[in-house]
Amino acid sequence: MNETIIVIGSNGQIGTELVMNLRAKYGNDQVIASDIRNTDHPIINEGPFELVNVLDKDNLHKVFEKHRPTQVYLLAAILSAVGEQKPKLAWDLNMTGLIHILDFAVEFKTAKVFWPSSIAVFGPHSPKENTPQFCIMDPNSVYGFSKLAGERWCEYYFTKYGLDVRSIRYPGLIGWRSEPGGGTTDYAVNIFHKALANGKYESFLSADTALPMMYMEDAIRATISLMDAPAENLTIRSSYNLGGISFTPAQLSAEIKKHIPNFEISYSEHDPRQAIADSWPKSIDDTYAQNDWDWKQKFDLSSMTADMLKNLKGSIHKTI
Ligand code: VAH
Repeated sequence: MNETIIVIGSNGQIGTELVMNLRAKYGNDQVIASDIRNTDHPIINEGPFELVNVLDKDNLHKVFEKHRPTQVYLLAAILSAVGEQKPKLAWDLNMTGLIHILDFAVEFKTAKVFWPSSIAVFGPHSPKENTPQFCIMDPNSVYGFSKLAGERWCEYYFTKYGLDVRSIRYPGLIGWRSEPGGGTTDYAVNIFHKALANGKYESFLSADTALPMMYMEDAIRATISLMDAPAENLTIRSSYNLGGISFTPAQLSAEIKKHIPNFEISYSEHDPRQAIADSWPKSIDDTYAQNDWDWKQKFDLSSMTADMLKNLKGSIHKTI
């Protein structure tokens, strides 16, 4: 059966790459990119596009009615740093937007829904190292508790309505094709652009701030692997932990210096994103993803750094 896939929030860091990979897998015309504003990004303009505002219920209903999607990927969200500047908008967009999609997916019998959660669902009292799938979760960022609440809604719609909604707790994501979206882990993308542009970067997180991160290639492959997995194999209907690579700004800087010996990093003080990062785990246990859908990561810090720099040097998508 032909798939009709809508990616909502396609102009974002994950959305851009997901649209590219889904179109390669299913065909350009089978994957409708959508976002609240138009874009001239070449990846998005290679196939169909719809203007979608997840808070505009009528507009969203019309898009579902027109396309009757077999799969929906809801990526539109306000991330951790911007969420602290606009807390009520972040809660509304992240929550009301999700519930609109879940309701329309039930109404139009969408076969599968993907919704991204984040390691931001963990908080100061969650275990910091190899954070397990199940543990104390007391997120203190609006983004974090909107994602935690969203996980509960996803499991509720699976249990109550049989909606096949699947989710991953992404670490910080690093890619070269798209800009980061206003999060606490954005430093790990910006550093590469600045290292190439002027050989130095001022990190807004301190040198020893270890966070779980992942190369975008691995994150997209994980997403598609989860969506392709047989439903009967999935034991988690809130959101799957995904581990990635745990590193600090100092460790990332040392890796970049292997390619750009004169690169220099400095550290700003008192950035509000430091408190958010300090509330998150340093590393994540993703045993459930390994067991349920055979997850195996490919990139480590060294291979990610080499691939980022190689592609950014030759990239036509210079975005920062
Ligand atoms: C953020 N990039 O920084 C997102 C992500 C784990 C972090 O959810 O808000």
